[in-house]
This record gives sequence, structure tokens and C-alpha cells, in this order.
Amino acid sequence: MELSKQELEYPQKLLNYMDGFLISKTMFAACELGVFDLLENEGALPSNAVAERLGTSTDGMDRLLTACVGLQLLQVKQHQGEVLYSNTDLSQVYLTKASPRTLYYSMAYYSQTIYHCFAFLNDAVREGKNQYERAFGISPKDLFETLYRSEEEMLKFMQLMNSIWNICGKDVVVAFDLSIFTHIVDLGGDFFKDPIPDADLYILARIIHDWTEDKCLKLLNRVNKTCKPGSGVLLIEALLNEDRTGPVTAQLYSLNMLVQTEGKERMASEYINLLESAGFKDVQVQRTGKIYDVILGRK
Ligand code: ASE
Repeated sequence: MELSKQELEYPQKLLNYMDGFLISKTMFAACELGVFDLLENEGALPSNAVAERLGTSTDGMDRLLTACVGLQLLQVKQHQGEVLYSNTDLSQVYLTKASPRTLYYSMAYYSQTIYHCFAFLNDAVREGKNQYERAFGISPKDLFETLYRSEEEMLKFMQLMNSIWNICGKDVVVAFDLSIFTHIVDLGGDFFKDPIPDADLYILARIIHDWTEDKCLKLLNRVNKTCKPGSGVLLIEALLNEDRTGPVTAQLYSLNMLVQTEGKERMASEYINLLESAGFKDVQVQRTGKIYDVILGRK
């Protein structure tokens, strides 16, 4: 890629990347402290009132609200000598807990789990394994015993997994005409051990990316064995480009799979290989242009 003289002179992109986690953490703090929920209920408020209601320091809250204005997560206006803060449309729709399209629980999981695992990204890259031990003092045995280490953690993870469908679900379910399948199972539970229920379409949404090659094949072989001819398997994953150029979201998610799981994000060709090795054929791939893409195989 050609770099302009100006970019070399003043590396705005690098400065933005350097500040990336400051931005994330500012947004997470405002979510977790309850700023957007309070402003949704109360309308425009001055920072000292927000601080009082949320039990924080006035100075700290004033700076947090100001930073949120800069990030366009809040708007500010002057009214009779008072500085009043209120939600923007974006924060109203996505950052308040009660909104039907809320990403609040994604934000909370990023802040409380992913952020701490990413603190050990260097170690993860050196060792090629997840960082639960360093981040949370949990010795890695079964992956989902770790992820679901308490009822609370399990719920937080499920809320994360659920909340992304608020924004990506529609595109994923319409990517293929699934009307030929009458009995659809969204595969969960202990699918390495438990019997696979009868169905004519199995959905594995963000399952394959958690596991090593061996375990992916083991799971897909189990599903294939249960499938009748004509039955299908639908994988929902964030696909990497074949030429390794992007999408950057999937590339970063693959690093997250490194710090959090046994798996990685893959290219369409890798999913096709896995499915064909497990006995599926006629594999088709649909990109959605959003985070999650869709792969359909048939027995
Ligand atoms: C998993 C999905 C996720 C396992 C752990 C996970 C996600 C976060 N942690 O199957 C959702 C995808 N987001 C990222 C950043 O990878």
C-alpha cells in the first residue's frame, strides 16, 4: 500500500491504534457505571448530578462524560448556564441495557474478560495457548469448564453470545434458503459426548472456531454420522479472506480465540476442507458483509 508523505510525517493511524484501548475502556466504564441507562431514564443532566446518582467522584465523572462527548457517545448542550449531557441516538439504541438492540452485555464481557486475556497477548503468542491461568488463575482443563467457571460467568458469556445476534442475526439466517429444512437444531451442550439429536439441519454457530483441527473433525464426523442423506450442516463464523488481507475484525477475533480458547478463525477454504473431510458435500459459502458469514454443507 502506498503511504502518503503526510501519513509518514504524522502517523494518525498509529496514534489512533495506540489510543484504541483508551477508547474501549472509556466506553466500557460509561456502560458499566450506568451512565447511558441513567440518561435514558432522566434525559439531559449536568455531570455533578450524574456523579451523585451513580455514586462517583464529580471530577472523574465530568471527565468521563466529556470524553464520551468527544467519542460521540454523548451530546452536550448549555442550558441557562448549566452544561447538560444526554445520550446520542447510537448510545440510546446500543448502549442502554433495556434496548432491544443492546450491546451492553458485549461491552461488559469485553471489559471484564476479553480485556484481561488480551493483557497477556504477548504470552499467548509466545506460548500458542490461551491465557486463563495468567488472567484469572484458572488452570486450563476443559475449555467450557473454564469459560463457564461459575453460573455468573456462564450467564455473562451467553449474554455476550446472544447480543451479537441483535445486529448480525438477520443477515445470517437469510443467507441461504433454509425452507427445505423442517427440523432445525442449534447445536449446543456437550456435543463431543452427548448423543446428537435428530434433525435435518444442524446449526453450529461460532462453535468450530473454538477448537483444534482434531476436535473440529471429531465433532463434524459425529454430526455427519447422525445426518440422513440430504440433511445439512450450517456453520456460522467470521471468515478470513483467502489472501490474508482481512477482514481485520476476523483477524483480531482470531487473536481472541488464541487468548481465550483452543481455536482460531479460518478461511472459507479451511471450513470447506473440514466439512468435506467429515463427509459433507455441495459446500456453499455466503459472505454477509457483516461480522458473521455462513457455510452450508449437505450429506
Ligand atoms: C467463542 C466466542 C467468543 C468463545 C469465546 C469468545 C467471543 C468472545 N469470546 O466461541 C465472541 C467473538 N468476539 C471475539 C472478540 O472474538
